[in-house]
Amino acid sequence: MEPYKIKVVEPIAFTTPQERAEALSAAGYNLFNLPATLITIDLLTDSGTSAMSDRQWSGMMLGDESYAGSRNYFNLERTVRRITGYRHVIPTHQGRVAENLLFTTVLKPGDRVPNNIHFDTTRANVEHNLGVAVDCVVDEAYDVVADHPFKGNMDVAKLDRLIAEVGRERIPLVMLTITNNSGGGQPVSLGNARATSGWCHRHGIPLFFDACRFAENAYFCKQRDPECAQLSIEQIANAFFALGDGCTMSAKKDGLVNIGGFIATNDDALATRLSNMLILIEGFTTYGGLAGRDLEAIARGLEEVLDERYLAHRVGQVRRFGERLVAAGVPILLPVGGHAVYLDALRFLPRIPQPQFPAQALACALYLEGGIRGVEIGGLMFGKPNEATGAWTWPELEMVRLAVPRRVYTDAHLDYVADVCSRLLARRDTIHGLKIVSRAEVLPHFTARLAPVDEAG
Ligand code: P71
Repeated sequence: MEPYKIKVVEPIAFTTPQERAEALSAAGYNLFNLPATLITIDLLTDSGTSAMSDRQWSGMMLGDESYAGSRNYFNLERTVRRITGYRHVIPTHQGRVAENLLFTTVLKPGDRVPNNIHFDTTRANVEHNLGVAVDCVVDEAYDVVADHPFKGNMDVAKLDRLIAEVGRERIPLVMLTITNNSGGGQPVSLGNARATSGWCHRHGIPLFFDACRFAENAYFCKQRDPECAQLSIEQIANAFFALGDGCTMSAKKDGLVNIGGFIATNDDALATRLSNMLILIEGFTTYGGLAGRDLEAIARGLEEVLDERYLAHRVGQVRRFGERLVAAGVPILLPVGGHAVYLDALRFLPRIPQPQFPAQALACALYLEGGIRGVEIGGLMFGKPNEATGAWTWPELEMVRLAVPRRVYTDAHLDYVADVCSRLLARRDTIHGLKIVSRAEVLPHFTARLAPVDEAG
């Protein structure tokens, strides 16, 4: 059961099928364009959507809004140092700014940045700085039903191949995303982090963690890896971070807050360069684009997320949700990840070819059927037209992610979602593909507009 009780409630919206059809058409078949007031269950993201605790809300009242040296900054610094062991704690208003600061500081054009799998903003920040984002996850990650306990692991042999191809000077850092979001919220094992760290340090290359879901990753390690069974979540987190040179963090996930992030590192020279850049784009080094009260909420959220009872419920809730879908015959990525269930659109809608965006079509159908909002992680997010030929390359996975916000929905809400998925499966042959009407170059999925293929020709 939930290891907390509910003190504040917010009504959710109920809409008619006709209202949803009109709204979706006006939104250009892109769920990002829908007003949230027309969503019944919002599983677009687990990012920034957490319910804060009474302890966090009361911390907000203790916000010290001094421009420099706010006491809340020092509380955050102390907590981040305790969890990561990194000396320099540089706050940012969210994770992608941490990435932007890091990559603008260390990347040169043509550099390669390996990661298990880059998430969309990480990839985009690498590419925006004229680097090349290289995914080096183990092959099992691309097999949607392979039963592997640590499908987020880095394939160190792929790092070997990359360095043999481009040379050490072309790899300014390696990133390791815990848990691996684009590959299904799958964990990375401590042994794999150790192997990756060993590889990096043998070659003199820094290792950075993309740490937004570090606590969920640690919980999986405790469950699945005998080496971690007797350790606390905090000890597991300590062991991971000790293997790296720093981390970027979107606190909007395991920080249990609605806004915030940071970079932390032990590299003094890098910290100075990052801080100077921070002042240019975010603000002074003790607030980084946030209010003092936000810093306090992050400091307290980071302590709460280490609670094993909380994590057992959190990861268990997502797992139960996945199990209900499996029982209904809905094809999902297995094993179930930490923050979301991923519907496998290629198996759900086998008649829609990848150039007609089956995952986006499925995401739209879920909205029409039940007012549910998920997010496409497939051809719309990661597909790319070749500049010269116009021919598209398609990602290996074509999924709809149903991300579960932290401490927000109960199992009854997720039962409703599972029922809607199962109804949709029964009438899947009535779902049509989509085509693009307009699309931005960078992070196209946020703003693209689409139309059903049968209407638009
Ligand atoms: C997620 C997000 C945020 C998002 C992305 C796309 C659509 C809707 C919402 C953000 C991440 C992430 C990882 C591994 C860095 C960021 C950026 N994820 N690394 O999963 O998952 O953090 O959003 O605070 O800038 O829904 P930021």
